[in-house]
Amino acid sequence: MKVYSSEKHALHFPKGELYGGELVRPFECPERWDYVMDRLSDRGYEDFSEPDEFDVDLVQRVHTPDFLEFLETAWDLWKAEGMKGDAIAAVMPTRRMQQNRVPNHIDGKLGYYAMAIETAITSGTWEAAKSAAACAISAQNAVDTDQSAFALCRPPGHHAAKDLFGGYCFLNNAAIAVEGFVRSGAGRVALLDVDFHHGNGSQDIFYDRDDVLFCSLHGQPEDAFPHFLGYSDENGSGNGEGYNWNYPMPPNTEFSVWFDAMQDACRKISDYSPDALVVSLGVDTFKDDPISFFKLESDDFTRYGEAIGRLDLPTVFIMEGGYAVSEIGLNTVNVLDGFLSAGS
Ligand code: Q9C
Ligand code: ZN
Repeated sequence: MKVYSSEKHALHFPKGELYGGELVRPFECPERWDYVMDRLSDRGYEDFSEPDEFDVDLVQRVHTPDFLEFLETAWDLWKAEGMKGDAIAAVMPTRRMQQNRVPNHIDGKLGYYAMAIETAITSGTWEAAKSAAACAISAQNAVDTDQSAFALCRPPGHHAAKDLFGGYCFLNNAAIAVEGFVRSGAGRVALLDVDFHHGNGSQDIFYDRDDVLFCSLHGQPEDAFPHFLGYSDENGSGNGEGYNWNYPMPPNTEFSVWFDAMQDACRKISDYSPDALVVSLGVDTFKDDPISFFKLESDDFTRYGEAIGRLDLPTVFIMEGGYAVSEIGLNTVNVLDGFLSAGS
């Protein structure tokens, strides 16, 4: 399996994440990338590549021009105001406020484009986000000839909507890969999101479309970030009705229950008969993840990787979450190995 990753990921590393009323060292940290790279090498993966150039056309199919301009210029605007730390949103357009006027001041812009405020923008954020999207695009391109590829994206992407960042995400790498398949002629693409958190950005981007089937397994919004999307009655709108499936699950959910939901999602994907599959691969479902509440063990990742392999589809894996413990490397590679052992 080809692996795309870029050293430029390390350009994004804010000094702090707002967590529990303190600025703590971000859970979404650069060594996550090293853990996964090291395990890939240990387990015999050897086909590593730097991604090709960032493909602006594809990214513009997912994100709005004003949002892309904001990401590109936010750090400079923040510095121009003489701010000392990293750029963090502090005021947001909530109920009964103006939601469609973009302020000039960077404080206003940050709130306008943020879906959560734990995520800071720093000097290298835009370069790193572009490198992650480039990995997703190159992996998608590789699947035109191979059966599968893995994009080790950092920062992750599934919380980013067409004009929103947050939840550690800036550009929606998985949605960009989906659009890559559509551009190269796919009539139907499935997007399976197994990250612990609901893929609110991905859901929102494809909500009214029937050419993209979105299935997400996640901590229920009553108890888990992002709290304001991901209920089971969100089924799509307009043409997209019936093409969005959420599987919210309660605290302490174990693998047997999670895997039943996953197999249900796999049946829906199989019935849909897509031309390609994109997997938002977060491994924060692991029992020791510091910010999540599912109970998967490392071997469980192999088992569900096999189930994805049995779908027997051209598949791009996109790295999403998974935090703070070196097992994120093991668990990620277990999914890929499971997939390869089941595949054709
Ligand atoms: N008390 C991804 O996994 N903070 N993003 C949660 C929990 C934000 C996760 C706070 C978590 C974002 C890609
Ligand atoms: Zn997550």
